[in-house]
Amino acid sequence: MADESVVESPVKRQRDDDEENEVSVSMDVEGGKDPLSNGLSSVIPGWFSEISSMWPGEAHSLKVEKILFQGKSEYQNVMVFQSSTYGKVLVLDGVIQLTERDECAYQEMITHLPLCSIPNPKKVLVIGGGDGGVIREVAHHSSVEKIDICEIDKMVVDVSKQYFPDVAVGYDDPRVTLHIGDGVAFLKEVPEGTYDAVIVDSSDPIGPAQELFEKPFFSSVAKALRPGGVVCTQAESIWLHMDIIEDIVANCRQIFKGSVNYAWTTVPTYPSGMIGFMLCSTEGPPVDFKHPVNPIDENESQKSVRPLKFYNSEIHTAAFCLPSFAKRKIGSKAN
Ligand code: SPD
Repeated sequence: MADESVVESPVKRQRDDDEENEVSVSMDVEGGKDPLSNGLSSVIPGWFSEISSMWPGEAHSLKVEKILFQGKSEYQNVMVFQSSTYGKVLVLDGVIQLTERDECAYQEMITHLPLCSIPNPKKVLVIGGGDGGVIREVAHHSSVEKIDICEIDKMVVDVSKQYFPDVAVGYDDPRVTLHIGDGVAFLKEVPEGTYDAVIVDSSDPIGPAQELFEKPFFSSVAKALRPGGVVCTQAESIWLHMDIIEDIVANCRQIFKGSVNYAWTTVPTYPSGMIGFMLCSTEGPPVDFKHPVNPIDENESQKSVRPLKFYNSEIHTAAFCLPSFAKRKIGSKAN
């Protein structure tokens, strides 16, 4: 009798270069409950479909050339595949985290929106971001002296170093210290006022990242920041997650006594094609996020870092313009 917890997929798996044969991939599915937990579609063979209860009734799909890695860490399913049109793709628990082609639109914006909004950032903490893309971007800022990154899942770091060297290059910067562990616990130990900026590069609020969207976490972030310090956190899509965004804005208004703003960027391979960021500052020297005071001078920025592909000062200011429906919901609660 067939084992129903094993799903056969006709997608090709990477094999030794000289092996030409197509193989089907067997995916062990715990309890047979969720045959699409890694997104390999049994509906369109050879395609990855991003199916999740976080965006019911829709699923963006990418054609798969080769599966390069599939593993299960202590925290989540990790997969890397070669797509036909977006380069290599990193997937955690069936959700796309980055593709080689459009990662710049996310990593550059989540990093430079906060760091270009304050003069001379020196100490920066990244929570999550294990792929290394955000620390790669922080390294553009020559004023930065210390970059701490706290990522819960070592498999994400290792897999990124192996399959995404142009992203994980961030780890090569001597200012970087990697802490493998829980970001919530890490922040509790941080002395008050340590950082100029905290960047929270999390996955969606289902699974290991859930606590990173909750009020106690924002309180710990505020405590870790100096007066007038800034946080930028992944804040989901105005098309899909307005309730989550409204909660984040309400929590942040209570905790951060400086500015609270929502900004956004386009990322074609994220659900609804866009993603937002919550930018807040603590009480102290005022921060006007919409008008960057610390532009990146490409001549000054670290020579070893690749040139910016997406961010510039004009797109920085534009990122805070919201469509009317979003402005009505969150515009009045942010400032
Ligand atoms: N819906 C996916 C959101 C993923 C945000 N984090 C991406 C990590 C890239 N460094």
